[in-house]
Amino acid sequence: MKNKINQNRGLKKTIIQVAEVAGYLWQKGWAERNAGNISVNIDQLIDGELDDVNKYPVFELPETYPQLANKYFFVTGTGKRMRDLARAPQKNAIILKITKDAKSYHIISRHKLDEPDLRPTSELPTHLAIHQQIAERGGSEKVIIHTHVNELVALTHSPDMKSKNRVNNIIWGMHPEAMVFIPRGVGFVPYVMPGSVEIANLTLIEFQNHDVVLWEKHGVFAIGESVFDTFDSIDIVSKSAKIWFTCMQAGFEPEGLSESQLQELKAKFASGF
Ligand code: 2HA
Ligand code: ZN
Repeated sequence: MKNKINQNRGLKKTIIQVAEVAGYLWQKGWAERNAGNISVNIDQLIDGELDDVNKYPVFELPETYPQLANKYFFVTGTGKRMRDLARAPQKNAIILKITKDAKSYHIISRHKLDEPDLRPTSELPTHLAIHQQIAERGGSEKVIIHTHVNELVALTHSPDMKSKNRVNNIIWGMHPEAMVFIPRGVGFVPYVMPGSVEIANLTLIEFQNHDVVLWEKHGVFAIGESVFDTFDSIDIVSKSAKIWFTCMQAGFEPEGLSESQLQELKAKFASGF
């Protein structure tokens, strides 16, 4: 299987990009211990079958994902560290294939005797629910990143920041690029048990209107077409939160861009920088 992965240039390139971004998450201090997870819909990169799936173990899913039937995903492993993924992506992530009935998945990147403990991220329900929503609307996003951005987690601890309006005023107001690259603003999910189907369902609602969603007192989820685009969205949102905290720590509340400055940006860069 390792050979088949390495011979597929598109897949190999994607895995190298995931490893690069995993390194950034670690370097930024957003990925303590095994924090964070990444999934990529790699289905369009696989020509025909990667292997005979029946050779590989099958695991039940908590929900059924009909739009994802027979599709392939590259998913980081549960308990695995981003800093290790950066160095050895194939040892710290798996390729899975959803079964025909979309109720289970095969882990096809490893033989069952190879490393029996290598399983997908604990946030798999949220990742698959989002991939399913993207497939339903025919979206082109392939990548989902979850990470624990310090400033964004800190922001959601403030009793003043429980409203999406307030959070987005800060995100957009601190720097012109936020309005240009995150024009739909960020979504907000109140604290719910991580890894649950409940948090997956609440996150889905927010992804109807946003490409970046904050999880209260936990972290952030983002979707994008490429691994780098998805990372960049999180980085831009993080930058705004960082500027806000820098001003507050310096003893003043930042003025923020005015409503007319924001509207001007929105109009001018509606299709990007
Ligand atoms: O992968 O970040 O939310 C560990 C986590 C769970
Ligand atoms: Zn997390």
